Amino acid sequence: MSTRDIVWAPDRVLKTNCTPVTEIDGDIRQILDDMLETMYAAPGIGLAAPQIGLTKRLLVVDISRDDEENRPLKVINPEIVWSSEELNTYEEGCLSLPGHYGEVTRPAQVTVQFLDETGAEQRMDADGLLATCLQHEIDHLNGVLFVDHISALKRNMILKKMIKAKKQREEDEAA
Ligand code: GNR
Ligand code: NI
Repeated sequence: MSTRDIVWAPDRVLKTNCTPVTEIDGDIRQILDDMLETMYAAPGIGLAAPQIGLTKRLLVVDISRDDEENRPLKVINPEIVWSSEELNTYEEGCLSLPGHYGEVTRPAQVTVQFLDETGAEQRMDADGLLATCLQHEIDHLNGVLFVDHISALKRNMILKKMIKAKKQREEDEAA
């Protein structure tokens, strides 16, 4: 297992509609393990493959609290097969937009169908933070960031700050 570098916005890879996984092999399982390690190290409650530069329909989630056992979830080719009319608003963050937050309104409950790391089809009902997190991660697989759900004014302000932060990161890496 190893951690991978997290891609910061704006970046083309974060705007890409990712490709379904056709064969769940050792490479895919390695990527999922590395994504979990990267997510826990960050720390975050979810991570999608484009955030480590891979345009594959893979995501990981763990919404367990620090004082609980980890509950890692590895998700391949997810589809939202049902979403509630009831909506929920959460203050969202994103590891690709570090330090920035915004209120996003989404369906409060969703049913997600996906493949697990053995290739078995799974169906999961989610509400609360898990429902929000799964929708945030599935958005990533479609090239969508939480800032695409907020006002253009706030989005552009955040992206402008991210361009500066990325330049600083590059300078720091070169030093
Ligand atoms: O760590 C994360 N926290 C979070 C908080 C509210 C709504 C969504 C999230 S997901 C985010 C990690 C991340 O960027 N996943 O793509
Ligand atoms: Ni994110």
